[in-house]
Amino acid sequence: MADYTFYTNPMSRGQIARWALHEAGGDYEQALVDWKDKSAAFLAANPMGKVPALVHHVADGDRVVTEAAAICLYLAEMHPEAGLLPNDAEMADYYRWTFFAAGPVEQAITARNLKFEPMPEQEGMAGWGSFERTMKTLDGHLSGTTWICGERFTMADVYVGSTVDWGLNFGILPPLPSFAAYAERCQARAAYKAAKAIDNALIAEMRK
Ligand SMILES: N[C@@H](CCC(=O)N[C@@H](CS)C(=O)NCC(=O)O)C(=O)O
Repeated sequence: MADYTFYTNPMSRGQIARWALHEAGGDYEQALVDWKDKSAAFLAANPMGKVPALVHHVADGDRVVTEAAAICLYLAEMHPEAGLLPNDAEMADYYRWTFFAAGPVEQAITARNLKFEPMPEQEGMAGWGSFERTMKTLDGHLSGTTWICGERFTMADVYVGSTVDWGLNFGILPPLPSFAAYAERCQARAAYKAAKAIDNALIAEMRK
């Protein structure tokens, strides 16, 4: 049995977790989830019925991790030899921007996509404030750095990079030079290419 069972669908945030698995070198078996026919095993692992969901098979039982950002950070911890964990100096940026992407950026994108934006008097209670504030803040960081934590790629880049890459592809993120250049750096990673090749082949198969 592989170390991980990876519940995913190629057209989903599962792409983030697959890239993370390839960066970490995790030994996984994929279990494809059909939105209309979710298996009992999948729903037992994640009662939310959402992918990605990762089951880590260890000697004393199974551990379940859901939420793409948590899966990324968990894999970095389980595979320290892959060199994706932050050192002390990188730690603040690592957590800050991973959570910024999973919270404000994800919410800003979703809100814009679903066409609801907080009114100025509602911005104070909306975690992302406004789409513009969130984008300006992310642009500010990415304009002055190669990777999220500086000159070295870490697992934070898998999550933040996936968010930027996806947001640009779907035309929701503004095509700012800092976003486009960062997405290009991410796309050049061997693990990114290997993971996307698998998901793209599965998507092509589904469309036949
Ligand atoms: N907070 C979750 C969101 C996961 C999510 O919404 N996944 C979508 C696909 S991108 C899904 O599984 N949708 C199927 C459904 O809700 O039934 C994460 O970050 O992983």
